Amino acid sequence: MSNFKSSTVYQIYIKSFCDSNGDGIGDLNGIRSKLTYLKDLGIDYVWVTPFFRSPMNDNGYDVADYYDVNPMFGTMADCEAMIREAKKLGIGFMFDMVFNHTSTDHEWFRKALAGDPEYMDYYIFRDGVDGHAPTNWESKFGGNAWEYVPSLDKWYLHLFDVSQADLNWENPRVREELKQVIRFWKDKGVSGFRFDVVNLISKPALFEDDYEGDGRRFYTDGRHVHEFLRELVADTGIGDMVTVGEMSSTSLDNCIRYTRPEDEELSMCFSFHHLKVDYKDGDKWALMKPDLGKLRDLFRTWQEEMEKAGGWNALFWCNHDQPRAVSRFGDDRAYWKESAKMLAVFTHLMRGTPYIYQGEEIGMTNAGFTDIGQYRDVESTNYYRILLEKGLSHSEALEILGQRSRDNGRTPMQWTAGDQAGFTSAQPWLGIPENYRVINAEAEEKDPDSILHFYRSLVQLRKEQPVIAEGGIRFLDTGSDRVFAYERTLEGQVLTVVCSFSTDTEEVSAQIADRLGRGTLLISNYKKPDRQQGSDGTLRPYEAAAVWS
Ligand code: TEU
Ligand code: CA
Repeated sequence: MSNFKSSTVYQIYIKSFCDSNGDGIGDLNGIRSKLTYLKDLGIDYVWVTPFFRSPMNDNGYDVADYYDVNPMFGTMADCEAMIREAKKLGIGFMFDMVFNHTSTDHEWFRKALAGDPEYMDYYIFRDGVDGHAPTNWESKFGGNAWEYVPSLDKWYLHLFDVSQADLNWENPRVREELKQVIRFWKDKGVSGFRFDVVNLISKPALFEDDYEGDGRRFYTDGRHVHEFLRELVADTGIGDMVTVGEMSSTSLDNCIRYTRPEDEELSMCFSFHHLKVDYKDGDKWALMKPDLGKLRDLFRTWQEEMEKAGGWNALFWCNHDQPRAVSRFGDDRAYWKESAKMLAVFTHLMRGTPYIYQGEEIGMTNAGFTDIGQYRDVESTNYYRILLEKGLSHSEALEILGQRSRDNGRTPMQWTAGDQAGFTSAQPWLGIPENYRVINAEAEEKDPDSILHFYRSLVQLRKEQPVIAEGGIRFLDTGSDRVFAYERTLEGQVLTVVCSFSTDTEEVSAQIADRLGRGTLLISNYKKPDRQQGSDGTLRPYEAAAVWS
């Protein structure tokens, strides 16, 4: 079994990590050149987003050949060298398997389009209803989820972009093809896999209109998903590797089943409910401040219930689909450093495996784009159009994109204060926020009080303190909706973690004040004041502290 409980994973969005050959696009050799940076951070695994052959409509999540490296990112030899060199440093790679769909440029789909029945059955083709799409389901990137193919007089399903056709997992040949892909990369020496939207793979027997929602209730955590996962894992022998499934709109019960060791499915999964607490009426494209009470309740329920049932969470605030956490749940100006560190404490000391998304460890912020021409993401440009069609003004739509676009998390990694933040010698494919002159890895390396050094400490603590990796968890009442607290326990040890999500000084309950006042401090984002930490019953803005009780 991999040691995933005491491990920390680092996520690389390859296109924006480091450009080695001056074309403005990050690449495999760029990753190789930064392996010692990752080693110094102390991480154990790197999840690198897809770099396989792709037309790049969705930046590689539209795979045209699972066995080939996109020349934009390098060669197979570069990839093999990257895996080998990382292994020498004790770092394992997790590759990103996009198995819910392929690019419509994939050979399988081309054969399907040519009318080959064998390959049509690799995808989900259906007849229309009175000249309309088979169902009213919506694509997650906007618009109807079916596309008409005149030459076949049939429609194919695409839950994402029209260039991403959903695979038919009910067809055993499809499942065998995908197992082959896993075996191929396993043989290259990777340590694990991340499975893209893998809880959407099992579609219903009958396709029907959804009068309540966008169709997701018919295919999310679908009827055969557990069976398919067990089969995939067993037949490829990856049960001992580190695996994480991305679970879209999933349920707690299903995540327990995906990750309980006895079910032999996955090591852990990503769920997203905690990243929807600022969606107004569940709509990502309608702005609202985060509902902190809801955020706390979600963490409480998922953490406590997962422990009871023996499941395992992936812990994260950021990825390439999300705006930057410090801009979203923190304060990226007045309390930039404090709030970035607080957010790190909150997830890294929880029960589960923490993921650091590139740039998070230096406190990178949202992009600050003010013009639609600065955006590249297909979801953002689609929704910009949809928002305008709904009657919003350009500036209203841009305000929403400024907070919600996936490009906020995709701007190039800020390595130095030099030209193009040290990411590239050319024009970067996506703009770099102005703040790179202050917020960059080189500057933070030199500053012992930096966010970067703080992350290193947290990664280290998980290795040193079994209570963090193995302990139980229980949330505590704090007397404030803006202060979250939990305790971790193992063999008589008790670690209390208190985090303020407030820009003001917050009063906390006597119980919390007492624990903070009497405990021995393990880590905090504030320097220890003259008075005993927290003994006056208040927490400073975005204060975070972990104390032994
Ligand atoms: O994301 C799945 C997914 O559900 C997100 O697209 C999410 O719904 C959206 O960002 C929220 O608005 C995965 C990948 O992480 C993403 O980059 C891909 O675009 C998507 O799958 C399709 O492969
Ligand atoms: Ca490059």
